[in-house]
Amino acid sequence: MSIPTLYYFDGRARGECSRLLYVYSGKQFNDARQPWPIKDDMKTLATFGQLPYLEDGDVHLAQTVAIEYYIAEQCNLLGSTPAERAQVLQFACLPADLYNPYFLCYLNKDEVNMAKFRTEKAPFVLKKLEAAVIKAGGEHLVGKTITWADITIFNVLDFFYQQPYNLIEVLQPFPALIEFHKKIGAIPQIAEYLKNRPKSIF
Ligand SMILES: N[C@@H](CCC(=O)N[C@@H](CS)C(=O)NCC(=O)O)C(=O)O
Repeated sequence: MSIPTLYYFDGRARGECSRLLYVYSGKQFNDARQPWPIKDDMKTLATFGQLPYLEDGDVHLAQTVAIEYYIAEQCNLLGSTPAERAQVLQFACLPADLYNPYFLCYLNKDEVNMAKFRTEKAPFVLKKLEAAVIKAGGEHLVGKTITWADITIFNVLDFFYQQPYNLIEVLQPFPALIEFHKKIGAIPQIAEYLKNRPKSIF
């Protein structure tokens, strides 16, 4: 059986949830971190010329959520009924709603819209997310066992701890989210990975 290779930049952003899915499941993978800007040969190789991009034997995949879906299915983290799987996917699509506006402001050094992100967009989404975590009982967002939903939401909460512009402060009014982040981050294989993962600026 081949060992999959995940191509992404030397950062967390759109690559980190896939890494965490592999880490949680104990499945080996090559973490092929690429220099920024993307090299021509990588642009040619990747299905749509962007990263993340996954190669697993004959399977070649682009698009963050598609890659995560593929890994989650292989690692039995998708949910067990059609409704659960759709709910899991619903949570998996959420991070981009935060990453896209944040990184747009971050890359363009757009202080005005970054302030709006901190005071309007992020709190609005986090309030909804906190309600979802509380409704689910604080443990697993979908079903009775850990799924891709828990890992992707852990990862987007972790983004608030890692990124500049004092995003940690934005998270403070949401104790159930802080607790949820702590619980998933304390799973031994995840905790070990977080302790040793390469430091990166995004
Ligand atoms: N819709 C794609 C977007 C991928 C994307 O925007 N990737 C960026 C890095 S986060 C990239 O490869 N940028 C380099 C480029 O476009 O040349 C996904 O979700 O994977």
